[in-house]
This record gives sequence, structure tokens and C-alpha cells, in this order.
Amino acid sequence: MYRLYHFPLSPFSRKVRLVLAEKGIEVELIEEKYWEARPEFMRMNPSGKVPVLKTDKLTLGESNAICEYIEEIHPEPALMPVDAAKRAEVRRLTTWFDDKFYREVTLNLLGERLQKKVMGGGYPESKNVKMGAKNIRYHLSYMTYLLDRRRWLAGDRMTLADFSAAAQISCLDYISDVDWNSHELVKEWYAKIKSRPAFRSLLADQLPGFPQPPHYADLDF
Ligand SMILES: N[C@@H](CCC(=O)N[C@@H](CS)C(=O)NCC(=O)O)C(=O)O
Repeated sequence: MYRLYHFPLSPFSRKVRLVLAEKGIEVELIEEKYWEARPEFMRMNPSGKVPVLKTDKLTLGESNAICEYIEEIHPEPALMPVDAAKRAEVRRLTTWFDDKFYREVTLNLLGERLQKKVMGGGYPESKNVKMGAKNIRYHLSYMTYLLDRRRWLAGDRMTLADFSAAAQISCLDYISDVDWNSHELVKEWYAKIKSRPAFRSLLADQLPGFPQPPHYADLDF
């Protein structure tokens, strides 16, 4: 039995939820307000970050450690290629979205517009929001470059890199910060991934005080 301590609009939690759902693994979701630093949660993961996966045998933090653990225990359907060079490309892009995209885009947009309010951390800093809005264009262009050459972000098969990207982008789509009209290939890619059964639970997420925009759960957005 798996239990996942998560936050609905945490991209890293979303990536793990997508991997579990894609592999058809049942999970009990426990919403964790990580900024409250609950002592029991801090004991489980001294970094104080979500997600944390708990099984009968272990308690594990760090989304990629969790995803690769799940991949090894439940190899089908595979989200990592067999070939070492292809696996390296998946890891490069997973890190791109978890690190670069998260710092340059997600923190500046979602962090300012939503996380600050949810955590009671004050008003959005407009210079950060502007920076996030500028940076997302660069990232969507890079995704377009990749998708012009490949069916999925890291190659011809869907991998963890696609879930890593979709997890970040779905959070920004929840606050209507993705300009779909200017990035047709990214829109097609997102429509494909969004229509997978694994995405359903993310599309049902509701954050009190932040209603979903109508297009968010619409598969023909
Ligand atoms: N590298 C971590 C990042 C997780 C992360 O930053 N989660 C955020 C929520 S989206 C968090 O818990 N932040 C709390 C903190 O940084 O103290 C992972 O991949 O799991």
C-alpha cells in the first residue's frame, strides 16, 4: 500500500501522482501543508518538502528518487528507456524542468500568485511575475524545438521527462499562465498527455479560494 504526502499544486507531487497513476498503482493521498512544518512530517522528511512516499518498507522523499524507485519496482509500462544514452536524455530533461523551469518560471508565477497567498506570505512581487512571464516564452520555445524533432520530449516514447514537464505546466495552467495560442506543438503535446487516464486526478484538483479556470480540465482547451 502506498501513501503519498503531497500538495495539490506542487509540481513535484504531481509528477509522482502521474507516475503512480500511469502504472495503475493505487495510492492514498494525504494533503500536506508543508509550510506548517508539522513535526511528524519533518520527522518523515527532514528537508520539509513534498512529496513523500510511504510504503510498508520505506519512507522516501525527493520526487526523482521516488519516481525511479517506482520504475524499478513496477517496470511496466516503462517510463525510462532501456538504452543508457536515452535514459541520460530523460534525466537531463527531467532535471531541466525540475530545476531550471521550476526556478525560472514556476516559482516566479505560481510561487508569487498562488503559493504566497496560500501560505499567508503577502502580495505578488510584480518584477518576479514579469520575469516568470518572460521566461516561460523561452521554455515553451525550447519545448517546441524538441517536439519539432521528436514525438515526445525525450524521444519517440513518453517518459518521465514528459511527466516532469506536464507537472510544472499543469500547475501554471491552473492559474491560466500558459499562452497556448502561440505554441501549437506544445499545445498538441499537452493535449495528448492531458487526455491520458493518469491525468484525471490532477484535473479534478480544486484549491479553496482558487477556482479552476474553465479550460483547465477541458480536453479540447
Ligand atoms: N527536489 C525536490 C523539490 C520538492 C519541492 O521543492 N517541493 C516544494 C513544494 S512544490 C516544497 O515542499 N517546498 C518547501 C521547502 O522548500 O521548504 C523534489 O523533487 O521532490
